[in-house]
Amino acid sequence: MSIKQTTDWYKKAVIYQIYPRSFCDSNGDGIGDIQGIISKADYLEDLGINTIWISPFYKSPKIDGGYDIEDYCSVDEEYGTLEDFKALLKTYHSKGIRVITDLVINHTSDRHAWFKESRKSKNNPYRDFYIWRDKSYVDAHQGLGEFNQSQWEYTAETDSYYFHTFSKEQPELNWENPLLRSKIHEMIRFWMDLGVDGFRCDVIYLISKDPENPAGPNRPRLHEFLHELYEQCFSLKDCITIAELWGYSPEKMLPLIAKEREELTLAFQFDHLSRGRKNGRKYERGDFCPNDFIGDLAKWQNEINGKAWNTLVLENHDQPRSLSRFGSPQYPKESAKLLAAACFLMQGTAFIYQGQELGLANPIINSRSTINDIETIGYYHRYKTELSPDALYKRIQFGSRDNARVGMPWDNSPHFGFTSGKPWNDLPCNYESTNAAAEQNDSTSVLHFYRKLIHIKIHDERFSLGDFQLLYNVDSLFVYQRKYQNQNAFVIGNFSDSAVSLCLCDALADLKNCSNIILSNYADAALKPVLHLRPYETIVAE
Ligand code: ISL
Ligand code: CA
Repeated sequence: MSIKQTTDWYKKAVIYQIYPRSFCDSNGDGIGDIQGIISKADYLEDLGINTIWISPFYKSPKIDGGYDIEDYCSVDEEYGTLEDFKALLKTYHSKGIRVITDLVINHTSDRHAWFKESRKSKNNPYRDFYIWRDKSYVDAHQGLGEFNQSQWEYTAETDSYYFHTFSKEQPELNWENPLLRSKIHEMIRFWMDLGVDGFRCDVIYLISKDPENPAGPNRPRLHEFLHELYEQCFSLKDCITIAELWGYSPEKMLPLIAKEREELTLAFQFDHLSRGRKNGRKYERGDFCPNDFIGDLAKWQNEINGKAWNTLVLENHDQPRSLSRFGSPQYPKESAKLLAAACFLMQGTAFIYQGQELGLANPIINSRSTINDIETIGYYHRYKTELSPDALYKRIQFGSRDNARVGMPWDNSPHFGFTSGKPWNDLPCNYESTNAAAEQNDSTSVLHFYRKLIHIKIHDERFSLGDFQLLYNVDSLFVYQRKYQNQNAFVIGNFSDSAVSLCLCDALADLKNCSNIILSNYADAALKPVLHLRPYETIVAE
């Protein structure tokens, strides 16, 4: 008998995402590593988070930053050893911090032993671990993948083509094959047995494909495969799963995360992160309306709350810094704090990406040598003849995944303390006043604000379990309410760089009774019948 998930600990989890290559280098080779993560446990404990999620650290050629896995059960030697990882678990667990790892099971690296076998011959025992077609099929089903490459790659050994959505070095696994599925289950149990508390499931919706059309949108066996994963793995201990999904409405997502279905625990939604882009295109800046952004978040609150559990995200390793997307260069501290309060005080599990708690802006990306990421390289090649260099780099600066992957700034020493050597991606950045040491010594810093915010998120049940209601969302002003066991709290914000007044009447009348400010981003914030909100001012009141 399996032990089903017993507690809802994820409802009070604040999860800090670590991109291991860029977090902290312990041995001066310019590459972040597991000992580096161990060395920052006190910092994360002081921040107040209670869970970390570590992006892939498994053996990998790192064509896609480690999301191309060569060996599922080993640690890449650039990052350390399995013993180091066990020590990491011990260190974090001893502080009461849970550890979540990344599960990349839609594809492997083309260097994975399974793929090396699979490509050899049509009757190899591993042939059906991947998705193979002949030329006539491929000619009739051409398409471009995520990184602007063809989705079918030729191999001469058997004169046939394999399927991939991401780079050609990331062949996709054939989940129709029960033997492949049982190997994946075994691998997941290996990490659970070591003590891992949960998994972030990379592009998990892609694992089921229509055998007639693997590149198509149909996912006929997705629920079946996820329930099987739950039965065979996730239910064996009190662990959680977070799905990375794209293009899912709340209605479509609910069956994946509704508890009674025993599939996944949580899923990311990124609708609000598409705002401020031209026609939704990731590399092109467009107009940004704060009330659309708040409206997207509120829509998910209304659709999911009470039925399943939301996630709250402003950044990750695939996204530029939220300050550079939605904040203000004139008011960097105020706007970084407003973004944090607006998003994380809603109902849901909060995810903070390394450096976000410092209010980091993007590094400078303005030449070919400042691009490392495979998606950005694909974009560069696609548009380099069509656009002038200025126009091209403007887009890349705006959208590139490299923005989030520069070394974490720890102090004011060379390379901001990320490494004593030469950083693997040596991009120019202005982190003189936005680094952990500088912010530690400044009580008005974004870091100090995040500490207070994380504390109330975890310890004040209005902000974890409370009901959500959007009371006002007009132009740049928003007000929402959280209510738990008849105790109210209100989150108020002016998401713009000009001062505005807000009259506490009609729907906002309850706010008049507020007498206490729980959190604010201006030292002299005050509650009055007509609130005068300064640029990016946010007030959390009760
Ligand atoms: O960044 C993206 C969306 O804005 C996409 O290009 C991204 O590739 C997609 O979201 C899937 O992401 C995940 O799987 C990829 C990997 O490159 C990403 O880093 C990962 O988060 C393939 O494993
Ligand atoms: Ca290192």
